[in-house]
Amino acid sequence: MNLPPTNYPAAREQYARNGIDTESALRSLESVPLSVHCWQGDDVVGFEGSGCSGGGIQVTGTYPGRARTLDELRADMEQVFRLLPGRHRLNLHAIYGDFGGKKVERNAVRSEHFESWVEWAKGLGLHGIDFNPSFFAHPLANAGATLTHRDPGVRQFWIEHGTACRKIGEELGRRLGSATLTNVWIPDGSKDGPVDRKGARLLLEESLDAIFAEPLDPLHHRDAVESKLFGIGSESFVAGSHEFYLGYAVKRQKALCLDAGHFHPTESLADKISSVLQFVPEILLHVSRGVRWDSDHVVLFDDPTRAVMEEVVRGDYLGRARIGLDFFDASINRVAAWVIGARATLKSLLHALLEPAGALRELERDGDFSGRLAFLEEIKTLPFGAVWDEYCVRQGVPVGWIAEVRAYEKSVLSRRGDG
Ligand code: RNT
Ligand code: ZN
Repeated sequence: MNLPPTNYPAAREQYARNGIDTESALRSLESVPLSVHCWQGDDVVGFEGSGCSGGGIQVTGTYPGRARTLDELRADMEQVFRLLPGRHRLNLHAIYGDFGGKKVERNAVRSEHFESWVEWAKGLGLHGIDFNPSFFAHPLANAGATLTHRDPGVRQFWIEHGTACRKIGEELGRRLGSATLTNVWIPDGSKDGPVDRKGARLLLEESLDAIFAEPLDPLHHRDAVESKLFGIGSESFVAGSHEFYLGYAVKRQKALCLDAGHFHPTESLADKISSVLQFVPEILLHVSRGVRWDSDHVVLFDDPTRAVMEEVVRGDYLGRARIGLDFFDASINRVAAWVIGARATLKSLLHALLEPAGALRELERDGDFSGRLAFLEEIKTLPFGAVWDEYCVRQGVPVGWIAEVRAYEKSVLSRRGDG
């Protein structure tokens, strides 16, 4: 598995004969950071001491080795970053603060709780940190409502959480010299159809406006909002639907988060990109893989993921599309899950960067759709693997990496016991 690649020069030539410059594709790939989610390592539990996830997030699997502490999670992520070619970002949720064993209410989270993450990210030379308020796994979220709760006191609590998280995001962005994207996702909805959908959505807009009231310097901080189709327990109604957030993001010029699992299974996420970027300043992609539903399976180098990256590249959107990972699998080695999904995302992006865009566009412009289809099929079997392997070698990461994760499992993960 771990053989050094020797066939890159031939691959480069073959691509060149098809009008594709592999060197320029590799340069572009190197400049794109992934926002690597911290929550694959501990099943979205966090460090508040409650020990439970939930509230619209479902993790399945009981594979041993879950990270139970900050140090364990960081050690696991360091192992992940060692196996990813390129320079990447950390994506944190508010529940992952360094609370020092103390109970810190969600509306009292402050940037000091994330100071040790800043130091850690700097030490690793990460590209930056992204952030998320956590509107789930909390007693005040149990009714299935947070920002849309009918009780103004509960609503206010969550508004304060959102506001506090934006300030944290801004500070993270300032400290790392790279704008933090803070993404708002709420689970609010209901199992059966409500009578007053309108009321919930009016409240959601009002709450979001309150959270976003203070303008923050875009150099340090940007806001994103994430829609969802349904969740477990919110099958009939989700306040923050796609239409709601698309409208909101256009109105307030926020970044729109598109999660691959948050649409009807036959909808194409890829097709949405050029539409929404016509009207919102930025998008955040939550790269994920839904199997039959929003199951957050590990991302693969598959057709839907490649199609998303193709759209990002074809539309020249790399400057306006942030690529975040959002999957969590507890049925396999969690570090392996992270690495598989992150590398599959990078491979999909590289594959898109290796497309002979000019020639394809020309065929399309000439109305030669037979030629376009034929060419698209032909380029699928170009020696892509040799280019990917070359990228890994140049970036100093192993081509075949599972042995390293197995060794880590043996020496670290398997000693953790259950829990
Ligand atoms: C949930 C959303 C959300 C979360 C993370 C933990 O359906 O996809 O993005 O997965 O924020
Ligand atoms: Zn998501």
